[in-house]
Amino acid sequence: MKIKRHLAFDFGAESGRAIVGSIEDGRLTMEEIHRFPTQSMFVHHSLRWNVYRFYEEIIRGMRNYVAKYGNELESIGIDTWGCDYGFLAKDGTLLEMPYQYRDSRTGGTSEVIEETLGKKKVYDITGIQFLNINTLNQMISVVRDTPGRFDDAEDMLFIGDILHYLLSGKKGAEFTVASTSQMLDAYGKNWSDEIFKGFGFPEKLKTKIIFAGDVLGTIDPALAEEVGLSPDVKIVVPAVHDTASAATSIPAEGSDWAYISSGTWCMVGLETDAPVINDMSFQLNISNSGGSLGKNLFLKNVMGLWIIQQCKKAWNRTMPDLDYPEIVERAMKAKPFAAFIEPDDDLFFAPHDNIAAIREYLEKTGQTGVDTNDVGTVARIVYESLALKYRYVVDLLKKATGKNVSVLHIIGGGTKNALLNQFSANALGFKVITGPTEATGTGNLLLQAYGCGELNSLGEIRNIVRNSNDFEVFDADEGSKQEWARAYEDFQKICGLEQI
Ligand code: LFR
Repeated sequence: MKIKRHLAFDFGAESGRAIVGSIEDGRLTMEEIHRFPTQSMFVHHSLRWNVYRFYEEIIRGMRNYVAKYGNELESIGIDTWGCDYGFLAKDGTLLEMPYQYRDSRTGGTSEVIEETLGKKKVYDITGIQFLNINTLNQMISVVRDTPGRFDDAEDMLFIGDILHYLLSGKKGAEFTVASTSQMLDAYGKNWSDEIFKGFGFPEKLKTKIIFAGDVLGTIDPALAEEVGLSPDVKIVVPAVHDTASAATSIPAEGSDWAYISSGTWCMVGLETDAPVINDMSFQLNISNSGGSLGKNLFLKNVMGLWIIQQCKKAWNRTMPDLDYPEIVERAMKAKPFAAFIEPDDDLFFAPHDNIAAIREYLEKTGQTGVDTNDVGTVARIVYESLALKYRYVVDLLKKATGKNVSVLHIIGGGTKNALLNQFSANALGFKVITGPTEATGTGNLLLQAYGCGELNSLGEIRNIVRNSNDFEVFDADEGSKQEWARAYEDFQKICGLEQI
């Protein structure tokens, strides 16, 4: 039988990869054929994404595919981070380099939300947590500071949608990524008129919403010819929001589980069948991020591995050879619970020097006598604090839904850190199951296979995930149970997080 191959492009904030996948004998085989840095860049004091460079990397990935497998390919699909978008002119020209969500233009936009429709109203419509990175905040800054940008704009597409458009000439805003905008009606799964009218966004920017598994079209014939692919390669949209593609590949069974999609951001969540929008979820600022195949991702962003990535950047200035295994090794040997940080403090959002930011945080919370020059000490503080924040968020999710949780699935690149996995189990006091590591690529490929009719349901997708991966289990360490329980209380007190 002919093997049906799919090609996934998974773009992260730091790096991207092209992965070939095919389902054979009930298992997904995956092979990475291209890896490249993504990373935003400063242009005239603003932080931007060079989307055409991403396009170039996609072309390179397609050429690598052809060199290895020839011109036959079932489909291509792309996923990226959420929130960021670009405007297209009527003729499809990208009007400016899209902003990166950490750009400072969103300063003061949270106040505008409160003064305009009010936060409660916006939450009741969208069910999305308030974060300055949201598209809503970015769009408010356009209305406030650069309204002329709307003049020639005909469509608003998210980064992954722009890349799909470059491949196929077809425009659509995929639902999971569009949900991160905080501009959709959570129940209607479409753009909210109230949000558009309320904030003065032009109606013409309501690009048609499409869904994971939809066949957008086929590859542009001229592009197919240029890279040597057959012109009937389909462009099948996965969950364009990486977090939603990753969640598709959670190997869970039963219902009492929570998950973390662990990477630059750590998304801590529960999967539900419908949005959970109530006073409690509003107060606790929990998102109802769109999931694939009808699911709802009830989750919160935790600043995640970004913090340690930024520490590494600072350390590498004087210790260029210091790598992650060494950082983890040193953390393992450091003293437990020397201090705590709140990972989501503003200090850590876009720090110039993250070690200085940690020092400042310890100072402002009165935590003295900590050797912040020691790599192991700082790394351990970060890892322990992350694990404790996971516990805190899982407790919030339980409180808002009344759901019981007795297993945590951690998926994504962050699962490679066994120390953090163990800390997470200890902090939560129950079992952590890790894998798949390439969760986003896995979800992307299997949603393409679904779109091509090879699979029929989320259940079938998850069966394939379970058959195709090895998973690791981390049990909570009984010996240090009391210490972790005490640390959780101290963490909440010091970090100003209300007791749950
Ligand atoms: C993770 C992620 C998060 C989103 C953040 C910014 O990569 O997609 O889900 O909140 O990036 O877009």
